[in-house]
Amino acid sequence: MEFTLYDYALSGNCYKVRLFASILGVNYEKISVEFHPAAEHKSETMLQISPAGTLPILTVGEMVLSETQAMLFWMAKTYDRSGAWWPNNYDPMAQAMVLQWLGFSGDLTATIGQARLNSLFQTPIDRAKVVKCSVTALRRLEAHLTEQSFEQKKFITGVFPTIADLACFPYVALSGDVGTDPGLEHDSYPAIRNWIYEIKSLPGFIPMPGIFEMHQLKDHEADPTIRQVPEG
Ligand SMILES: N[C@@H](CCC(=O)N[C@@H](CS)C(=O)NCC(=O)O)C(=O)O
Repeated sequence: MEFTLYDYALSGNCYKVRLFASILGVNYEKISVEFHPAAEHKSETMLQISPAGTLPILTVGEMVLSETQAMLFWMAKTYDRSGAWWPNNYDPMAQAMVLQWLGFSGDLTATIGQARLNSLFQTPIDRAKVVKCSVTALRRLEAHLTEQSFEQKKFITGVFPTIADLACFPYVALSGDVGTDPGLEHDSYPAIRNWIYEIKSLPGFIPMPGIFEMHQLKDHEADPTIRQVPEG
C-alpha cells in the first residue's frame, strides 16, 4: 500500500483522491470515517491525526496532508510517469494556470460543496448567498471551457487533463445534489457537459454516489447475465 486515505464515500473532496489513484493505478489503504451523522472527523482521535478537522486526510509514514490540492500534487509528482497531470515542462505559466484552477476548485468546495452539504445534511449556511455564488462559479467555468473549445482544448488548461480538472470535476458534477435552484442545472452549461463527458471517458475513471459512469453502449456489458442474439 502506497498511502492511507481517511475517506468518506459521499465527500467530493475524498473522491478527487480516489479518482486520481484509480487513474494512476495506485494501491492505497482506505479508512472510512463517518462524517455524518457521527462527525467522526472532529473526534479526538482524528484531530490528533489531522488538526484541520476535515476530510480527506492522506498519510504516508509520518507525513500528513489535509489539503486535497496538495494531495493531488504529491500524487502527480510521485506516481505519474507521463508528467501530464502536472505540467512537467518547467513552463512557469503552464504551472501557474494549473495552480490558478486548483485555487478555483477551492471556491467550488466553498460554494457548491457547502450548498450540497446544506441540502444533504441541513448544515447551517446562508443558502441564498451560497447558491448565488455557486451559480457564479459555474458560469465562470462555462465561459472558460467555451473559450478553450474555440482552440480545440477539451480541458481546463489545454488539450490534456491536469490535476486542475480532477480538482474541479466533483463539485461541478455533483451540483444537481444541491437542488433545483435556477442556474444549477447542467442543461444550461453545454461546455461543462462536454467536459464532464471527457473526464468520464478517461481510462481509470470511477464513479461515486451522485456521479455515474458513462452509459454502457451495450446492455450485456452492464449485465453479463443478459443474453445476446446469436450471430449468423
Ligand atoms: N481545504 C480542504 C477542505 C476539505 C473539506 O472541506 N472537506 C469537508 C468534507 S468534503 C469537511 O471535512 N468539512 C468539515 C468541516 O469543514 O468542518 C481540502 O481542500 O481538502
